[in-house]
Amino acid sequence: SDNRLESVDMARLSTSDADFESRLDALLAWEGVSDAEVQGRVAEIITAVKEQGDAALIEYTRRFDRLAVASMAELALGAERLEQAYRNLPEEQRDALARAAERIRLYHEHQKPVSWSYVEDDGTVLGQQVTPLDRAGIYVPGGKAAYPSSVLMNAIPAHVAGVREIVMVVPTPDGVLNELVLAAAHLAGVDHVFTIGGAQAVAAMAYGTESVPRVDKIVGPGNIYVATAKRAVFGQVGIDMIAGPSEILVVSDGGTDPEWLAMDLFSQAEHDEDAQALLVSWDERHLEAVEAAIARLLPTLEREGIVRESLARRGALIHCRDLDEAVELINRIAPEHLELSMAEPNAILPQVRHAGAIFMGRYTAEALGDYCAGPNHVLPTSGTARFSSPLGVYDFQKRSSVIHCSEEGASTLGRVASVLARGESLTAHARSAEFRIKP
Ligand code: HSO
Ligand code: ZN
Repeated sequence: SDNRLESVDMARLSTSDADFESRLDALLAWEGVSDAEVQGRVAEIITAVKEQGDAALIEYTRRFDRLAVASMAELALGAERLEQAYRNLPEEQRDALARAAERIRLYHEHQKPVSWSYVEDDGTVLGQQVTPLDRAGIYVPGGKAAYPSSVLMNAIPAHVAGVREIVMVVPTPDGVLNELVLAAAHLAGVDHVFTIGGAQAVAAMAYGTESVPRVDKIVGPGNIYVATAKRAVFGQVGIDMIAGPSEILVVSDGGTDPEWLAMDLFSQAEHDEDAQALLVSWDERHLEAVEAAIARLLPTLEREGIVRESLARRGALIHCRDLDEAVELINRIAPEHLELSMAEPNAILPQVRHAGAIFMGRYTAEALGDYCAGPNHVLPTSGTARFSSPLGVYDFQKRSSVIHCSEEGASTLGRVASVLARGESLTAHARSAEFRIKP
């Protein structure tokens, strides 16, 4: 069509276009719904695992992962096996993984919420006690989406939170293990790994089987079956958010090397065909330069096919009026990743209200955050940054309220409670409070 680039199939928008709003809405639209058929199959799998435990896991693993075993022991890896994977890695990979893990751990240490309390004049103490979950379950996808970095990002916050036991599941089609994934599990403090996947692995962690311990919360990305299973077991266990495709929004003031920006866009686009890479600038000539860089660099990419498809389906170069209009777009899009590729990113940071992670200035490539800067790369997608936050230590903890009345406090509060309880006609409440009122 006339508003497509010549050499690159990618939308070109301007906020001054009459149809800008509707075109932007169409680009942003994403619905990760699963149909009734998937839901039906998932429900069946969950019931089978609930009723038959390990036997169902063994059967589904044989059927879906072409991995036949006689017992669950063959699908379990202990701490020693994880450590061995770590020790046997090539030195360069071992060091990089260890440095990333250490930086992620340090960042998340800063997130530890504190318990607090305050004392009132009459001696009554009120507070909040923070406690970790007993057990967390981490789903790691198999195949092309098995990212060791995601193992670190999901497990380290759980470990820092003080979770007592971390279970990980990872499908291993045909029995092929990913040593980097196992090494990452070792560094992140994972206690056991089961080489199972799909809805059956989610069900096993939600309900427990003879071998797989029942967890309190399941986190981690997965395909449509995994996402559907997580939604189905929610309530029985906690879950993290259900992630959509990766997204990046780059805002450029025109001063960053166009090739750097092209590659930043590609870095998200290469995740999958539905990933979204958007560039916003008020500098028309700069947008043209980035467009040219995209055309030039595309043929050099290993994952050229995926990137081309992703740019064609959901990518765009967007021209806006000025910085203020760019800020409006940021908050409207609420991107998973926001790169503020500009001289003075601090000047607009306070105006950014909705974004999963914010990459400041020309040097902060999003890729650094994906691996090793320290913050979590599990982030809200599809505009959900309007109401949710990156995965963190707080996702593996909960809070209990603590109330400790003094004799005098019980008397004062007793009078208030008694009146309210009688207003609700709950007289046992009222009398329980009244017993403690001092005459
Ligand atoms: N950008 C991805 C995370 C990732 N990148 C893993 C590389 N490996 C989701 O935010
Ligand atoms: Zn990435």
